[in-house]
Amino acid sequence: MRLKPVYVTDPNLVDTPLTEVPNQWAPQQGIHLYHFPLSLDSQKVRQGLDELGIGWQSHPILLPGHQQFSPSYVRINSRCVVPTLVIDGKVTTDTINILDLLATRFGTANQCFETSEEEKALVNYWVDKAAGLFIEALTYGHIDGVKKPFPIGNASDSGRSHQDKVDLLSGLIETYKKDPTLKAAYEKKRAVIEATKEAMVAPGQMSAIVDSTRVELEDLAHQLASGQFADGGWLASDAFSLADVQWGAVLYRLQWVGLQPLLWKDDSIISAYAEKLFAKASFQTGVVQWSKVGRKVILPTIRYKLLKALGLKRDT
Ligand SMILES: N[C@@H](CCC(=O)N[C@@H](CS)C(=O)NCC(=O)O)C(=O)O
Repeated sequence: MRLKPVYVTDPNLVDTPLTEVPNQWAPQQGIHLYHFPLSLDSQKVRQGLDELGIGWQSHPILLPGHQQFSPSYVRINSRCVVPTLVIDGKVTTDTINILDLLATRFGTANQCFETSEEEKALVNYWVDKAAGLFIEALTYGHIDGVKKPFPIGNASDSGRSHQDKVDLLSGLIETYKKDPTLKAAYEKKRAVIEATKEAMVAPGQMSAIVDSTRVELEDLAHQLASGQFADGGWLASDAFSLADVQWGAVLYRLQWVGLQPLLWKDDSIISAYAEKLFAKASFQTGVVQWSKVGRKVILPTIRYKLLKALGLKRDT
């Protein structure tokens, strides 16, 4: 299993690899996923869980309601992001870590996500390439001529939603100044959001991001057309692999936010690959069905924000 450094709940242990020590704030028994229905990384993990046939308990974290910053969640995932996997009190963060852990632990019994040593390197290469795309900018950033769908359209505002988070975190840093763990987590998160916002709003930045994404997709098309598995296999293996889990959610997102015409042709090999990925039962369960749930659950949050903006609702 590849373990990337992760930020754990003790600020003194920042960048320590995955903890094997149970986290006292997390549920101590069973398999739990903290996730948001529409989040890209949650989609990938839910598909992985479904593909592996693993039952799990759902803990929705409503990102539009900023629940990722609530102290009870931050004590489990100090990066203030979803998804988070908890197995018997042990916390794993970061999508790549989570999927690697699930595949290592449950893959053999379910004959799923098994790859030979040489295929593994290729799978990891394509996993990293999908995970390296700047999807947050492509989702929320303003791109000329692209009308973002509901509910993204609401938040696609050249950095205003990022600034709202920065302001909220500044308040939380003040509120929790006597709690070193929470304070460190909020400070680190504020710095990450400020840097992300800068990377999106600087002049010319969004078109550079679109251009570099197009280059990555050209590589993808090339691998699909002439890679070792072009003849009936998947992206990086004869069998469906974690690379396909990553790219399924990414292509679905790029299509959903209206970027497909800018990034790949309708009748291209990428469209054929996307169709094959979207047809998987695990994709329908982990991605498509949960997306429908997501659009419903965020309506009350949006209504609340609207009323607040109109001065018709006050925080109590
Ligand atoms: N590297 C992390 C990133 C997770 C991430 O960015 N999650 C997004 C949703 S897809 C999130 O929680 N955003 C909320 C925020 O940053 O406030 C992972 O792979 O799990």
